[in-house]
Amino acid sequence: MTAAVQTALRAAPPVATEGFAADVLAGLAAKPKRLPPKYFYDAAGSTLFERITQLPEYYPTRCELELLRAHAPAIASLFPPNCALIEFGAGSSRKARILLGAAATVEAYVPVDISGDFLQQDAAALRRDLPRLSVQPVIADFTHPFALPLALATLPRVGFFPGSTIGNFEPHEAAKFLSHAGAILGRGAVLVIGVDLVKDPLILHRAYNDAEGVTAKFNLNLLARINRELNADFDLAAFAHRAFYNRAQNRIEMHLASVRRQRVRINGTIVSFRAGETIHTENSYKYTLAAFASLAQDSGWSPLAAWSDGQFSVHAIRMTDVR
Ligand code: AVJ
Repeated sequence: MTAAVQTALRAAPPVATEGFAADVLAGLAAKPKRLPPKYFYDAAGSTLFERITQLPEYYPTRCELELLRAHAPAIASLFPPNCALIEFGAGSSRKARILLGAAATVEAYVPVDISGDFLQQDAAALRRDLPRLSVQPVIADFTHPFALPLALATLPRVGFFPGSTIGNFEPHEAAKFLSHAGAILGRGAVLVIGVDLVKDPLILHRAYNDAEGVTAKFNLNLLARINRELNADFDLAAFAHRAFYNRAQNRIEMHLASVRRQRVRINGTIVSFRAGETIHTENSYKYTLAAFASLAQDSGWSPLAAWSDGQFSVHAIRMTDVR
């Protein structure tokens, strides 16, 4: 690979404040009020999420890292020779490095993320550590169509979507995302995806209601971010973190509940809250192994293998029906 293709491909500009403002105002005008979870991850939110992954109650990251370490050779054995590994929403290459360590023939690594600065830093470190690997970050919102670097056109592709980020989507959106990923990766491509499992509601409840209150801070940071970036005046002490398992829908829901009747000003727009009214900030869907396999099948993918420790799962699926 030449140096030219190692510069980031700017497929789309980073999230514009305008998009953020429009999404926030639309979400707070909706009934019930809601905000998109993708906005959790500004610098402060990313630091808080990193702390969440280290909490004793938050099992998903630890479980997934252990599954990837334990099964890296088996996972890598599904990779075609000289492939490109494309990671959707790569915060850092920490998990990809486990696969790269077991798959010596990966020719290129393409982390796709909306946050350009972090992507470039991480790419530089990875190039130092694995000088034979072509690292080609793409700055894009992976939920929208994006272009892959031209230099990859001829390489077989493997997708990687760890972290159970798929759980943030409604099941019909998750199916749409899988079809879209299939269209980007192409027929025959393999996708390795981390999916959190349905389990004892008490374990789930604790994972999103940690004793130290880091998840509460993470949730409230969304309001702090709106204050910082959209000239708003949310009183953070007047909203409370609520997270609970919705058994009927197999999902953790996170909300911010207004502790009293109040008005908030955002970019000059007034938003009113009743006492106890909530803003729905996140869904985190949980799947059984079978439920995820059938979601994949409904989106044109054939299950190849799944690894699980009973808490979390890593699936390998192959694109057999590009739509
Ligand atoms: C990054 C979406 C997988 O749903 O568990 C962690 C985000 N929210 N604690 C999750 C999150 C609250 C996380 N995902």
